[in-house]
Amino acid sequence: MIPKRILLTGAAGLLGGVLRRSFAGQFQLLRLSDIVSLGEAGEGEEIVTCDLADAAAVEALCKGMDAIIHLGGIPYETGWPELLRSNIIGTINLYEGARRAGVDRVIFASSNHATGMHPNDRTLSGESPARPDSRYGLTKAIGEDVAALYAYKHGIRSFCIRIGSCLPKPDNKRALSTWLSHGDFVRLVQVGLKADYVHEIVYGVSKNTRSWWDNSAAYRLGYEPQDDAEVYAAEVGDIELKTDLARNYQGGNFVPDEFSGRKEWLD
Ligand code: NAI
Ligand code: 15L
Repeated sequence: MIPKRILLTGAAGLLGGVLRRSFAGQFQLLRLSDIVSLGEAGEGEEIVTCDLADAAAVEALCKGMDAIIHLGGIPYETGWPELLRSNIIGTINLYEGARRAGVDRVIFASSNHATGMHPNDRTLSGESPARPDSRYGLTKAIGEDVAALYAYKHGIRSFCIRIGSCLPKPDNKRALSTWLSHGDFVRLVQVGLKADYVHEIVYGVSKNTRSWWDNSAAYRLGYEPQDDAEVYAAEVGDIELKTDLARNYQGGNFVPDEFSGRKEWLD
């Protein structure tokens, strides 16, 4: 079934804006939701202000939707209470609302920081185990498991995208491996809206020459990335990766931040 009525959470954010612009006029209904202002609704759009931590409001938000693109949440490292509220409770509320509303599928914005403590000389796939580099990364790993519960137990197709660095263009050396162009982001979300899967975890990455990720599962489902960060290799610097941990592990600067572990355990 090709979804006609789509809910986009986190629609006021950076990536929400990319999808809002790209999806304008493409669906019977695009319901845009965020906790902050979304401006005026355009043609085919509906705007609903909603806090993801409010279960009743989220249940109402999901009603009548065929598919949900769940981008809403905190996209950086911060304290447990905020992350628990927006990312963990928010994602549970979203899936529970989807179940009650009979939604066919959810595309969940996970993050490469769910696996950021893996070294960057290792090629990971969606089947690689979580190794979060932060409280934030852990919320994404938990989100992937919430997605599995609702896929296998309740029949909601779940497409988890471990997004790399979704930027107009790569702006540092790490991003030569992790970059996801805006165009490829839209293409990957479109795969999530159409493809046949149950619970799939893929990486949100362009066809970068230096990618750390084997994304063959996404390719099998129809993803055809168009961009390669290598085109920008001569322009980017390495100034922001200041420690060995940041340089050698996939999560970059998230890895040394608050690090109090044993380096010899990080094989
Ligand atoms: P963003 O911060 O620009 O957008 C997130 C939106 O979620 C914001 O508009 C915010 O108001 C909303 N939000 C936060 N808490 C909320 C709550 N309790 N209820 C309702 N809305 C709430 O972030 P961005 O960059 O657009 O990221 C979107 C998603 O993709 C996030 O889940 C992020 O973790 C994930 N991601 C993004 C990456 C990137 O390169 N931009 C990389 C990896 C993952
Ligand atoms: C993320 O998960 C963040 O939301 C984004 O701001 C970047 O830090 C990105 O990962 C990245 O790893 O570059």
